[in-house]
Formats: sequence, structure tokens, C-alpha cells
Amino acid sequence: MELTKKEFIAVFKKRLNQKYAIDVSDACNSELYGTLCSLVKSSYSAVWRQTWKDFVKEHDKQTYYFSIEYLPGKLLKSNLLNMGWYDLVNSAFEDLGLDLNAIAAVEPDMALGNGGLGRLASDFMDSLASEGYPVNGNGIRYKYGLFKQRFVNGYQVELPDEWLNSDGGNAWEIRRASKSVLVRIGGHVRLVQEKNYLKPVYEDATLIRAVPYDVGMVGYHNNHVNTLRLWSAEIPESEESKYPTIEDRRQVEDITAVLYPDDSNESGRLLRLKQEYFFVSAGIQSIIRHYKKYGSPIDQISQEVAIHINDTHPAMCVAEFMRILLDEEHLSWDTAWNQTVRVMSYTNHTIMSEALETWTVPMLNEIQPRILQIIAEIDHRFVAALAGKVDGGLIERTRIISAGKVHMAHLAIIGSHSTNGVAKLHTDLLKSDVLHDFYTLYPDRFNNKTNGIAVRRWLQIANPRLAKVIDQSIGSDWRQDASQLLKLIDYSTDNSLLDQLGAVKLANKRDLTYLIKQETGITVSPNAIFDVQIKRLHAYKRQLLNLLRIIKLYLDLKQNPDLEIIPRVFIFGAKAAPSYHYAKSIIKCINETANLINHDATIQDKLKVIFLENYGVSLAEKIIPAADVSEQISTASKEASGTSNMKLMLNGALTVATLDGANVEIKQYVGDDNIFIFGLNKQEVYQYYRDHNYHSLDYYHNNPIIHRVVDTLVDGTIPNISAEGHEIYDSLTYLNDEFFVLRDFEDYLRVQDKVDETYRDQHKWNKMSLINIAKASYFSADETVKRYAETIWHVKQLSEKGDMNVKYPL
Ligand code: 4GP
Repeated sequence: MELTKKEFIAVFKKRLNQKYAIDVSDACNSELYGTLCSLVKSSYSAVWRQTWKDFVKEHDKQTYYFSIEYLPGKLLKSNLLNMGWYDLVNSAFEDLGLDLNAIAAVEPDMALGNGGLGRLASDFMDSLASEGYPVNGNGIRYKYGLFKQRFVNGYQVELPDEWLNSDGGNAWEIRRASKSVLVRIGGHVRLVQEKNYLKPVYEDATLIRAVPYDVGMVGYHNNHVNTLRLWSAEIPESEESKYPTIEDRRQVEDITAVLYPDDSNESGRLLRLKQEYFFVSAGIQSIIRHYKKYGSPIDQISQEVAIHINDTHPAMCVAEFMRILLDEEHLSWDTAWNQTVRVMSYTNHTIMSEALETWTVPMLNEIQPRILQIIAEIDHRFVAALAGKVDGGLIERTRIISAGKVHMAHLAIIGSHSTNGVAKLHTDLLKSDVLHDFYTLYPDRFNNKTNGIAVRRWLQIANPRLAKVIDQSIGSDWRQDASQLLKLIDYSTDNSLLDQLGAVKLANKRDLTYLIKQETGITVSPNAIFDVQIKRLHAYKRQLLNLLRIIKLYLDLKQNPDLEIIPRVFIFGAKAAPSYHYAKSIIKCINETANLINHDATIQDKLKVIFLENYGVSLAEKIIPAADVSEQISTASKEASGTSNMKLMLNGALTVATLDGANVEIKQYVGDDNIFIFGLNKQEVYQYYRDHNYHSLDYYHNNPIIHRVVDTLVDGTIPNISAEGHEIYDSLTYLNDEFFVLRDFEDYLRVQDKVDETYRDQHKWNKMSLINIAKASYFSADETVKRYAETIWHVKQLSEKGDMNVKYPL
């Protein structure tokens, strides 16, 4: 049944009145937002319930995607779009004199993640529902999302993100107290021999109540709504008396209070470990409880359940699953192990060794002694099975517990049937280097799944102008099937379309100039090249390389004020982990350089540097459509994949890139002429590692441009960076420039000159842009998740495309 605009308006007004006792003319945006969400949610709830019932009825295999991070951003527009309501609501609101954009802006970003890994999990949730796969997310309902970033005197300051207390709250979640489970933490355990199994007897353990909050993941134009289940820690009623003070209670509530704002360095370790066990145990208990309810035999659970371990944080899934099969279901070790390995699969997201988690044996013992026992037994059996068959060194390097440390990636690989990397280059590196030992043991377990992005959010929602122009040329089938974007290639000589692309970009840049003015007070010209680097702040991502080039341009202009350059606006968005000192120093240096340049009257509009605060999903949606240049300049071999590279090309930006992560595949798809490649490649980086013959001081001493630019960090040219400038200066010189910034600098300048030259020919630029938009379709997450579903999880597509059978709450 189609809802007409008139009906929608009537329903909306009625709901507003019921919910807030107010008329449209008197309502504020937050009341309007609350009303619309409640309407949307109640309209998909029947489909949500039905999706769940269908899974169960057919005993179809389901996947549970365990991730300690999700970054959904805002859900209102994406739910409207997926339900087929977007245009209707937009136009109804226009009639009512309301602004959908302003109302949608009330929703707080759900920022339950740090960066790439969390956003990927959310893009996957959208695609999995849209492709009709029975895949549910499992994570943590953090009370505080990723910190809010503010700049004070150029320094990053972190403020708590109280998203649940904000006006919008979380309008999408449903608390399901009846589905709570108890998670046991700490204490001691001893095993008592029973007739056919060893019974664990626990002493002094703490029981935590895990309460699930479910959020519907609405599929695009189908009848499919999956569930993202986020767990919150509470005190069980039976235990209330054990927590007499607020301080005591807080110990429990803290388990799900904060997201660790740290994707590189370790911190708050014990609490982090507790979080990991908490959401793993809650999730696995609820999966097994649900599975058993419908009568299938426990020793065949792998036929109906797949569990995905997204990075190492949920690696304890392996041990927790074993624990329940052994201790509660009394399966034999071999049967339990066989099922566990078939159920589990694992994705690695980084080669940075500090992110491959390890825990000490005493820490794991403190959090969950039974889990430690099981891991020790897995380790013992692993060693025993290989002893005498392979080289002893190989066993030592791959076993789970060694030198008092528990290696979580080892647990994930040994305890699962699939390990994948997230771009071809990354998977090759895992096989040849980082996880090479495991690859020799289990060559068949390794596979690649290059990342993808939700084209709906990153084009249809973020860039409606471009979406419209695409519709006008190739029709709108691409909205359903991103591969149709390839048809754009046929239009690469269509001047009128190319001009329209240019016009769309200019309009989007105008929008961004308003935002920049609003946020920073700085006026930038939309006619400049908008050069964008948006991602976590990390040394290997090399925001510093970008900064050094900016300084070089500044020095050139100071020396020769009449220098003809194409004006550029450099736009940064990045948060640094609060404990990552070096990254924060880079932020400070960028901010001070920006301050210097933006207020230098002699530079005028030729150069502007904008660092927007509080980068996140919603800000990305505003920056990406306005980008001309996409900076993907990590040291080759360090970036597992990247996904902003895909989002930016999809929006027509041209990529300046090293041959790293998915950039390699982008280059293959668009061809050498439609991307700007520079710098060392992976082999060259590794050669330096082997030969130990990189001496950054040589570059500093022998190259006068580098010398001059690097000196500005310490010679007062850039004010107020005395300590930070020295820290960075030292890293580039005496500490031998770990990420080859100086080595790649000249080539970076060369390729950027090529960018300028190309930009002078707008026709050529727009054509390259069109090819990038078309080829970005290879990175649609809809296709990526299909590959996971078909080759790792073996789950079927359950829902066909078709309009959603919405039950309108008339
Ligand atoms: C990120 C990787 O750094 C990035 O290259 C990749 O695109 C993304 O995962 C998704 O696979 N890693 C993390 C992390 O976010 O916390 O390790």
C-alpha cells in the first residue's frame, strides 16, 4: 500500500499530537525529529518481526557479526531512503514549511567506534540488510561515544560525548530486558569430575547483567530488517545488596561506559579486556540460547550459526563458545572444537603490530579464569598436534600462549576456518609477512575481501545533486545496483554531462564554504581546489607529509608573492587517540600553520588551511561531496585498505595516492591516467627494512628544499609550536623518519604539480572525475558482503528486492 503525501501529513500530525501534545507550528526540531523517528520505527517494526520469524521458521543459517566498534552515524535519512519514504517525507515537509535537513541534524551521531573498522561494520550492516542476508550485529552500547574533539589554542581537547543524553537520544533502540543474560567475571574456578564431563565450580565470581538494546538495520527497498544488538552492563537484581555505594555500582556500569578512543596504543587495559569478554559472553550465550530454543541438535550448531570476529577484540568468542559447548552442553572436546572452528571466521584490519592484541596470563586469569583454562588447553592441543611434524620454531611463533602472553590473533586464526585481509595488498602482506607462519600452516584459511562502502549513504544521501545528475544520464537503476554506475563511462565524452559534474562540485563546495565559515570564521573560495585528507590522525597516514607541502607552498609564496598558483584549500578532519602524543603534536602544528597562513594578508586566497573539529560520519557526509582531491598518502604497506579513498572517488574526487591498501585496486580500475600515484611502493619499503639503509638525515642535509621546510618546525617561522615542532623535527631527522616522509617528499611535490596542471584543464578533470565515479562501483559494500556471505559464512539471501510492506500506523 502506497502512502500518499496527504495521508503522511495526517499521520504525522496525529503522532506529533499524541507524543508531544503540540501542533506542527509550535513544535521544535527535536519534537519533529522524535515524531518522525517514532513513525518510521513503528512502520518497519512488523517487517523487523517478520524477518526474524522467517529466519527461525526455515532454520536458515544466520551470521552474528561481533565488533567492538560500530559507527552508524545518523540513521534517520538512511532509514527513510531504504524504506522508500525519503522523497515523500521531504516533499511533505516542504508543504508543511519544515526542513528535513534541519530536523535530521537533531539526531546525535551514534559514534560507537574510532574509525575505519567501525564504519566498515556499519556499512556492512546496511548492505547485509539491503541484500537480504540474515546477519545480525553484536556490540557494546557505550554510554559515551567517541570523544568530542575541540581545538583550544590549536590543541586537541577531548570532551565526553553524552549522546544518550542529547535531545535526540537513541530513538532507534529497543531495550529488551527479557533477553538479558548473566556474564560471570573474575573469581576462581576449579574443575570437578562428573560422570561424563568436568564441571567447573566457581568461587567469588561477579555476576553482571547484560541487557541487550536492539536497533533495526533496515534493508533498501526490500522486506528485510536485521538487528544490531548492543549490550549494556547492569547489576543483577539478585546482587543489588553487594553494591551499597555509588562507587561500587559504578564499577559495573563502567564496563559499558566508554569506548576506548584508541586504535593504536593500548590503554585502560584491564577494563578493555573486561569489555571484550562481556560482549563476547553475552552475545554467545544469547546465540546458543536462541539456537536451542528451536530444537536443533547442539553438536550441529555450525549448520545454522556463523560467528564473525571483526578484528581481534572479539577473539574470545572462540573460547567462550567452547566453554558453553563443554561446560553447559557437555560435548566432547573434539566435537566442540570441530563445531567451533566451523562456526568462527576472522577479519584482520591492520598490520600495525601494536594493534594485534596480547594480554598477560594473569590479566586473563583475573577477568575469567575458566576462559584462560580453555585457551591454555587449545594452545596445548595445538602444540601437541604439530609436535614432530613441523619445525619447533614455527610452533613457538604461532602458539597462542608464549612468554606469559596470550596472542589474540593467534587464538582467532587457530580457532576459525577463515582469516581474511581487507585489500589485495593487505592480504598478500598477511600471507607473506605478518601472518606468514600461519599461512604455511593453514594456506586454505586465508582469503581476501577488499573493503566496500555503502553507496546509498555516501552518494544518494550525502550527495543528492550528483545523484540527480547521474539519474538524468543513465537512469536510476544504479540506486538499486551500484554496478550500473559503470554505464557512466559511455558518457565520458558528453560535454554537457561533464559540465554538469563541474557544476555539482561547485555547488557542493559552496555549501562547504558556508560550513567552514560557520565553524572557523574563515572565508574560503569555492573556486580553489578543495584538497581533502580525512581519517584518523596517525603517523603512518602521514598528515605530516601534507603539512610539509603546505609549508613549502607558503614559503614559495612568501618568497615570490606574484607566484601564479592554482588556489588551494587544504581541508583536514582527524581525531588523535588521547594518549597518542605525537599525533596530537601534528594536530597542533597543522592548526598553527593554518593560523599563520589564513591570517597572512600577502597570501590572500591562494592558500587556506582548514582543520574542521570533531571529524565523524556526519561531517564526512558534508566534506566528501565537496572534495576535488583525495589524499591517500600513507606509507606503502601500512594502510590495510582505507575506505575514505573509495567514498571520495565515488563523489568525483581525484586521488593522490601511494600504492598502499585499496589504492592499488583503485589504480587498477581507473587506470594510470586517472589517478596520481607517487612514492615508495611496498617492495621498496621492505627493501629499506631489509638493508637498513634509509638515512633520513641525508635527505635533510642534501636537499635544500627539505632542509628549509623541516627547519620551519623549529626556527620560529611557525609560531607557538616550540615543543611540538621539535618533537616532529626530531622524528624526521635524528629518529630516522619511521614513515619515510622525507624520502617521499619530492615525489609528492612532483605529483601535486601534475594535479595543478590537470586542474587547469577542467574538461579533462571532469572526465577523470566521471571515470572515478563510475569505477567506484567496484567498491560497493553490497558486493563485498556477498563475498563474505557466499564464501565465508555460507548464508543464503533471504529477501528479494521489492517495496517494503510497511504497516502504516494510520
Ligand atoms: C582500519 C584500517 O586502518 C583501514 O585501512 C581499513 O580500511 C579499516 O580498518 C577497515 O578495514 N583499522 C582500524 C583499526 O580501524 O582499528 O585497526
